[in-house]
Amino acid sequence: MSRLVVISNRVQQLKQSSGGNQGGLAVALLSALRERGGVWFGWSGETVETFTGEIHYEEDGPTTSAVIDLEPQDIDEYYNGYANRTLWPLFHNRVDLTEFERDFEGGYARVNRRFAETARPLIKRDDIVWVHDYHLIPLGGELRRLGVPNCIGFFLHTPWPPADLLLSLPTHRKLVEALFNYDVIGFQTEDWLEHFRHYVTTHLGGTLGKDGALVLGDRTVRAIAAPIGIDTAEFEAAAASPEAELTRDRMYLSSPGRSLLVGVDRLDYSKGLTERFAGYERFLAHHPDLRGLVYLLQIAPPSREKVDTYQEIRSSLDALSGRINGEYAEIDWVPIRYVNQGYPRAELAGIFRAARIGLVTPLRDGMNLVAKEFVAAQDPRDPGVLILSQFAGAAAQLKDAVLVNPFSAEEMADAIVMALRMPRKERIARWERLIDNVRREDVHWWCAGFLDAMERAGEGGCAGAEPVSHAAQ
Ligand code: GDG
Repeated sequence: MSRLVVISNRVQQLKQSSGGNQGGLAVALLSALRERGGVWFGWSGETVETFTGEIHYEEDGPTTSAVIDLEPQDIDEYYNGYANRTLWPLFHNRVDLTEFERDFEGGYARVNRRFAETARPLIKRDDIVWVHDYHLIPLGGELRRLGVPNCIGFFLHTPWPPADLLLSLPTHRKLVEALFNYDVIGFQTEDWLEHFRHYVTTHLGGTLGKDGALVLGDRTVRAIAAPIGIDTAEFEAAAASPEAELTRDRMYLSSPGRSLLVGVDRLDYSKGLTERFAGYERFLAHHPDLRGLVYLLQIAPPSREKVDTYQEIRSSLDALSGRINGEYAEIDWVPIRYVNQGYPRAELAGIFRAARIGLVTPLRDGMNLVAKEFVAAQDPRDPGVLILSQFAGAAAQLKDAVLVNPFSAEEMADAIVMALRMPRKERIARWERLIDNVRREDVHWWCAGFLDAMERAGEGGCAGAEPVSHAAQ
């Protein structure tokens, strides 16, 4: 079995690996790294005045984490710039928020080069290299440039946009050509994969090869849909833990007899929080009889605070939640509890278990793990109802959720009423089908499936070291 080198923007600390606050992705990658041995490489999250390329190592048995510090200009142009002001909004259908700056692109290219140059000596001949997410699309090409002939895979955690939107990026060709330096490219859903295929065959002159492979010039990549899951067993156990029970009881006691509607999202415009609040407001306005019987808890830890659009979404949500509470609150009831901080995973699981409704209504989302965590946390004898956006990648698997169009306040309000009135028998029947999927297609299944696709690509011979360059096309 080949050793594994994982490369992502940020790296999970190895020493927290025996539990605590880790997300499913970290758990799965760390367990694959432990099984195969290997390195997880990325940015430390720290800055230095001038980039040195010095690697800070942490070891835990067969697994090493290797991180580098970046310069302030790198962070401005690469992380806060091209990654989060250009690609993130574009990939989430928000061309209106997308900033096209050449400096950002230069910084993005520079940091990808720096990643490649520093990671290169850590890669041994037979290693499998697995690159993650939109921050690092050009990394495969940079590694090829440095002579890395290994099998290199890439997984995109976000959606891939439709061709019409991608064409608005001035350097769309260069970005997509860079992906042809990988051997396997994974998307969360068939839809995102189809967008990619369509662009490649319609706008790039690529063709469909055998077994769904895509061919561009002398390069062939296997493009697959590989929906990510959660560590379901771990989350189910967290939901049954004493901390979760305590939190669940705290929720019941804080509002006896009222049904909890819960949302948990990073504070990000893609998560549809403004639209969610508007849908809930519509429900309050049209159903005065149900008003005092429910409350909404929205947990939204801030993220990417250096990016203006994130500051704007934060202030508009502050204003909206304040206005709704001002309009509808009673002396003994507040319709929205809006909290800008994170909670330990076991507490989150307890909150999910206490909830009658999980509101997961992003406007666009690669997958959305909260939807799966909500399902995993439910009490099988009295499960809550998942209201899920049709535009979350998770909707392709979680078909027994109540699926809604998050842009429609009316649909959202109707879905809340339907979920509140749903008989227990139907809640159980839906939940059993949901949990069946969440258990079967968990994060270990995802990780094994992607690595299997990489091993198979390796058997057929990987791409080799010659980079695909924009100029060469
Ligand atoms: C990207 C893609 C894709 C949130 N608040 C707290 C907390 N969280 C945890 C959740 C969940 C994770 O953060 C968020 O995952 P999502 O999938 O919902 O969203 P993104 O951060 O946007 O992730 C997404 C994902 O990558 C994986 O491929 O699904 O589409 O955008 O696990 O529970 N965790 C804790 N406290 C909080 O307050 N402990």
